[in-house]
Amino acid sequence: MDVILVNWELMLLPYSQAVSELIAKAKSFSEGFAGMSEPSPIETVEGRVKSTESILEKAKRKNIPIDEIETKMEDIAGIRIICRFVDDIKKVVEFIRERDGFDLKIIKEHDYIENVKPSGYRSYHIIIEYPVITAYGKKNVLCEIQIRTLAMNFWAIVEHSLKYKYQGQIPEDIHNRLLRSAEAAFRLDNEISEIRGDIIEAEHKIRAEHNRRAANPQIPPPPPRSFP
Ligand code: 0O2
Repeated sequence: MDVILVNWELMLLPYSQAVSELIAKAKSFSEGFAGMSEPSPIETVEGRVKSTESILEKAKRKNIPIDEIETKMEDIAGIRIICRFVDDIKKVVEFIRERDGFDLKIIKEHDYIENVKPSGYRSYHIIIEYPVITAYGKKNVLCEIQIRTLAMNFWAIVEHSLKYKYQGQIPEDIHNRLLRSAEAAFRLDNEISEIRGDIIEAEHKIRAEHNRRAANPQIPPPPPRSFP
C-alpha cells in the first residue's frame, strides 16, 4: 500500500489566503452601500478553512482518496454570507455571478432553498474556483460560498451541533422537531420579507437622525431609552 504524506500546513496555505481575500471582497462590496437608499444585502461575512481532522473525516465518509482531496473536496475553503432578507440572497448571488470569469470561476450552484434538503437545511451554495498568488506561485483552489438568511443560519448552526452531539444519528423525535423548526424559520423569513419596506424605512429615519445629531452638537441628546 502506498503511503501518502501530506504537508497540511503548506497545502492549506492557499485556501486560507483565498478565504481572507474573499471575505475582504464581500465586505468591501457591502461597504459600498453606505449612504445608498438600498441597504447592503450582506449582514455579515465569515469564513474558515476546514480542519485537517474534518477533511480526513469527510474524505473517509465520501470515499475520496487523499491525493484527490484538492480536486474533489469543494469546501476546504468556505465563505458564509449572511443576509437579513430572503430576497437579499438573490442579490448576493448576482454579485458573485457578475464576477464569473473576472476574478473567480463558478463551477456549480446548489439551490437548497428551492430544493430543501431532507434534513430541513436551506441555503444557497456556489462552488467557485479562485486563483491565489502565494509565495509558492499561482494556484486555483475550490471554495464553497454559502449564502443564507439569519434565520436559516440559526437553524443550520443548531442542527450542526446536534448532528455532532449524536454523531450523525439524530433521534427521530429531535429530527422531527428540527424539521418543524426549519419550517418555522422559513415562515419567519417570509413574514419579515413582507415588512421589509417598513424595516428599511425605519432604519433610514434612525440613521438620518443620528447623522443630524452628529453634524450638530447643539441638538440635545435624545432622552435615555428604556426597554419596551
Ligand atoms: P461542515 O462541518 O459544515 O464543513 P454533496 O455535494 O451532497 O455530495 P457535500 O460536499 O457535503 O456533498 O455538499 P453539500 O451537501 O452541499 O454540503 C456542504 C456543506 O453544506 C456542509 O459541509 C455543511 O456546511 C452544509 N450543509 C449541507 N447539508 C447540511 C445540513 O443538512 N445541515 C447543516 N447544518 N449543514 C449542511 P460539511 O462538510 O458536511 O460540514
